[in-house]
Amino acid sequence: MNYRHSIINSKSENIRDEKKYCFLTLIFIQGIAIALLFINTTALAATVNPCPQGMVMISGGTFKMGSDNSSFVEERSPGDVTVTNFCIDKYEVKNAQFGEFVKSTGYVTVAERPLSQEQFPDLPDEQRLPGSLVFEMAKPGVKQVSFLSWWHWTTGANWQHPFGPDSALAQPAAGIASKSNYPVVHIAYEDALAYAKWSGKSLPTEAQWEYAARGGLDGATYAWGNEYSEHRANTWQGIFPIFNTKADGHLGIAPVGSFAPNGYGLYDMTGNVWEWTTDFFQVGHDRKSHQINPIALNQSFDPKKPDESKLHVIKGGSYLCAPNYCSRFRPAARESESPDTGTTHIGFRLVKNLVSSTLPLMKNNNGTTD
Ligand SMILES: [Ca+2]
Repeated sequence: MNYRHSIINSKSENIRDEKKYCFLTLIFIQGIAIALLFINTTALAATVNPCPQGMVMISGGTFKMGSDNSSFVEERSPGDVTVTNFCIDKYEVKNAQFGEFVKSTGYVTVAERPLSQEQFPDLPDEQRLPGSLVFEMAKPGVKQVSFLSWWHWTTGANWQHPFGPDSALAQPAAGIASKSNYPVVHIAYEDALAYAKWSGKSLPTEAQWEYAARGGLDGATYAWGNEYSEHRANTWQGIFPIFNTKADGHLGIAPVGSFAPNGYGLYDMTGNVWEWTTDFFQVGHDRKSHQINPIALNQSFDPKKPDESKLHVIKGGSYLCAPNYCSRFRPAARESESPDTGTTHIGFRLVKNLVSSTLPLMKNNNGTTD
């Protein structure tokens, strides 16, 4: 080997060593980068979705609440309303979940308690037995039915026996366990509050509920757009309450998540069962105009029920809502409900507030807050 060859070999070895060093350095840097990326991704995931399992993160925003295109005066829009970030249940609360609550706490729902003598002094004892309101379709061949005659006080009807213990349509014929994936019903307002407290969550405000139900389609008539569809939700097809064509595949309550979710990934915000909100019912939304996280905490007033002052807003409509009758399966739609009334079509879902410190309370007319 001559000198020149030796130099070349030496340089080649140096170049190989340098390349090897560079390659190892590159691998090391890449390893660090991947580790940092993983840490950042994990942190980002925690930041992006701070919601408990089964809940969806709703990024806050400003939207037009209510509707000016509706024939229902109580839906009239207050204009823009703002909600801040919150989590909301992906599904209506299910029998299985409510069963866990009852098993853990021994809670007895309003429908499972006898009616008190204080509240109902004129009722005979046999009518004080626990029960609830059950829907019954008109008998075959009936052409007309009187208003609200489809509701029947049914002794023994409650969340575990939605249609009463002796009904041929009784859902728990095979045991309530077989309906574990169905939304819990016959839930009074205080029942929903008790479950919420146990689970560390809250009932939604009407503004939160409606914002979530719209799924990002601000101003749309339905949760999926502006055209009604028989196949987008569990509603009533046909002439309520005389016949139901079952075009949506369900005569009664459907398992949660039986239809496509809305734009926020939430199921059954349209139909299936009505859902409780915290707000007291008033005709219209005037005092929510341009508010952030408004909550109507005044006494309620509904001219259809002038003797009641504790009516809460329920949202979303149910499997009993038909275009010919109430059409209240729209996000803007609302109905008042007595807090002690659970029926075969009222359930609930919960929220978890992420910025509770920014929740202003709406003032009463006298300037105080409830
Ligand atoms: Ca619903």
